[in-house]
Amino acid sequence: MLEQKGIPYKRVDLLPVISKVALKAMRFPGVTVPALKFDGERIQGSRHIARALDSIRPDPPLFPSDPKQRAKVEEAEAWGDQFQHRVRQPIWWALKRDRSPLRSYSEGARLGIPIGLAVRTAAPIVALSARFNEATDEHVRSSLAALPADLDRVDGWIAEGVLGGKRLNAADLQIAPTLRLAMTMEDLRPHIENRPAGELARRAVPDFPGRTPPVLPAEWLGGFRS
Ligand SMILES: N[C@@H](CCC(=O)N[C@@H](CS)C(=O)NCC(=O)O)C(=O)O
Repeated sequence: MLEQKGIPYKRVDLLPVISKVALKAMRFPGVTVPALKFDGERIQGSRHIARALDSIRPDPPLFPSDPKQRAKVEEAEAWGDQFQHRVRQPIWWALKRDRSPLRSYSEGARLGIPIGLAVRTAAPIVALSARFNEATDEHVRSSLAALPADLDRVDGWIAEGVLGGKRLNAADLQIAPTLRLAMTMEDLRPHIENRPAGELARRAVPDFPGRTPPVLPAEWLGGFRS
């Protein structure tokens, strides 16, 4: 969003779990990222950030000016906020079993400590993140079962022009990173990359670190076959 607005910024990455404490120490009201300091103001949450940036620098806008179109983009944006959970769960589930892909996810991260050290000491962070994100077998199974319909929904919004327009809007920028994260799982990438949702993900986030080799039980991916 900042890049689209042409606003220069400095990015800081926080380790999961520790981020909650760090954000409190930085006097943010909540415990989630993204969180932004702008001119001394603290703006937290992707939806708040989109609206704040549109008022700070209206051009180019992150929302359409037509109220009906805007309502559709806001609906997709709000849905995207829930959708991310479906993808975070399988990722944490996989990392809980095998932490070796972690290094690939940390490529380019600005954590303030050496990546190798962060990865070597990540076991409790992975365990807690899996717990906070409720990455149980049951939840991962039902997230994966819902994913084909989620992708159809995104493709439908693209066909309708709600997503994937000439200029990326707040909903594109909310949903695409989640799709891109899903595409880091070798189990999921082939089901996403060649459809409109996958093209949107690559367009919005050309570079996205991380790769998880196949790990999900084949029967959990059965929904993609039909
Ligand atoms: N799109 C959401 C993302 C918020 C969110 O759930 N952030 C996660 C990371 S993607 C978080 O900070 N979780 C706390 C943690 O992992 O400790 C927003 O409204 O900002």
